[in-house]
Amino acid sequence: MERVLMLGTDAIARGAIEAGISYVTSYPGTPATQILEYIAKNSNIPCEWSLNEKVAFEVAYGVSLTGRRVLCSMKHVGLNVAADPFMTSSYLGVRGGFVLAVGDDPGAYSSQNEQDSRFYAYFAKIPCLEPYDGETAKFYTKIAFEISEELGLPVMVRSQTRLLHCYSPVTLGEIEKEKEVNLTKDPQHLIAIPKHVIPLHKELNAKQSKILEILKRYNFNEIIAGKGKTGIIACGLTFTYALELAKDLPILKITAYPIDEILLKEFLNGLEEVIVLEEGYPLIEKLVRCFHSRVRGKLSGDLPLEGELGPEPLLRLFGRDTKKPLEKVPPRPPFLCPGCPHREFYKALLEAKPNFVTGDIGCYTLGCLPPLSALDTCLCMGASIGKAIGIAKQGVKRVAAVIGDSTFLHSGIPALIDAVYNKADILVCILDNSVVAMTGHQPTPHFGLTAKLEETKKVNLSEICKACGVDSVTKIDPYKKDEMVSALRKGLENPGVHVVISRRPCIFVAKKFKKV
Ligand SMILES: Cc1ncc(C[n+]2csc(CCOP(=O)(O)OP(=O)(O)O)c2C)c(N)n1
Repeated sequence: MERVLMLGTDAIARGAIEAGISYVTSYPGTPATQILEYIAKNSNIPCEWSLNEKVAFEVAYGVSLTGRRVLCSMKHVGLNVAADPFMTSSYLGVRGGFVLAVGDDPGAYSSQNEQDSRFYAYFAKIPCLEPYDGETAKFYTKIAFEISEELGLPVMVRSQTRLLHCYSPVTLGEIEKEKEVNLTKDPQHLIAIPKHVIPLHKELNAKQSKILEILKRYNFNEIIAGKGKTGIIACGLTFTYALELAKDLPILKITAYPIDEILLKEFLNGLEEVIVLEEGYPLIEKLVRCFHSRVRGKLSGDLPLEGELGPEPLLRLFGRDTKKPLEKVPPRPPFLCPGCPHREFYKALLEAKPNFVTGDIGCYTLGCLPPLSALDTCLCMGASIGKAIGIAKQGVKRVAAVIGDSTFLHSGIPALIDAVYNKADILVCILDNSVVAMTGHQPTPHFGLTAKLEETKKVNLSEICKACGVDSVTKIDPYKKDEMVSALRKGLENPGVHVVISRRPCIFVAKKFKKV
């Protein structure tokens, strides 16, 4: 068996390839973006950049209904967008193995929050596997397909930036054969109407003991004997930290959820003190506190409740405070590139003098930084237009919403229709640079290339806006500053919903795609 160095994202992708998947769906988002990109580049498996995470989940669910295996990947906040189909998919169940690979981002290196996806798995009552290195990332992903088929449930593979963006050795295995298509009707199980929901929920609840039984079979969670009366409970990635910091102490390794309380009690028996290590929220620590009175972790104040578990709090917790301060890598926060078309747009917007500018998520969010300081708010993807409607409806004049092209297609369109339908007076600026620049220049649906870089039809942003019923749509190159300022002024001054599309490709597009 060949052993190679792989990124965590690539290890997850490889696990899915080895499991014989037939399709991959995703919407880009750090730290999970490269999972689909690896499969697109290194296999013949069809892949799609879906319009958003909800669509990605639904397409994947459709694939699973045909009895074939499917991988759906996204970043943690993407699961908020996909939460509606996700929560009911566990009731209906799946057919072909369905693995949902979610990349969490403790430390919010590239995200709008630090939410912990393990709660989503618990919420939907499905199993969640949490690898701790590249080897387990690959192996767990592959096994997750088996578990998914055995239970008839989607299985989540939760990992974090630190694992996904680090290299570690991975053993390559055989690639399984793709399954045959087998699509059959079964209304009681496939149609979530009130009449079916209670029996479906009953079935889901009955699967819970089987989940524990199956997870036990693979030893995802196990006690590693050690010396002393202090024990460590280490979840996922933190298992490697525990081995490095205190390998002589007894360790309970947790890499799958839900956890078996019998195993937990067995571990706690006879221990005077327990240390709980977990990236994210104190999910396991809360449970451990029900069974033991001396628990150290995030809730005791020994470890921070926010951010990633870095060396400093961990060394302090294990009494290894170094006198010498740890060498720090200089922070390199993102900024708008020199020559970025978004810069020119913002200069024009500032000249047009809006009263309030609602922002969205993408490279253009960086327009909030000095010297431009051109944005007043940023909440989540697709929120700019809704926020602008709310503000304008309270009588505030000259309100502008700024949204990227990918973000507009992801979740901006319903809010634009809302603005028209509810007679808002706002200016909507769509910053069209042809790609999802922030996450690595993935093509958007109006660029004309698929995730596999095959030619495809282009959707037309202006026509979409017109079809939504807006009062005017103007498309301008942001390098033509006077024209841009005048269009923005008109949009701010006139009643109704006005759209200005600032159109100039990202400076990296020509280099990456050899087409503009
Ligand atoms: C729900 C959700 N999904 C994915 C992301 C990751 N993400 C951040 S910005 C962005 C899109 C940016 O593309 P676009 O709107 O075209 O703006 P650009 O970066 O090209 O300026 C994505 C996908 C996110 N923050 N939230």
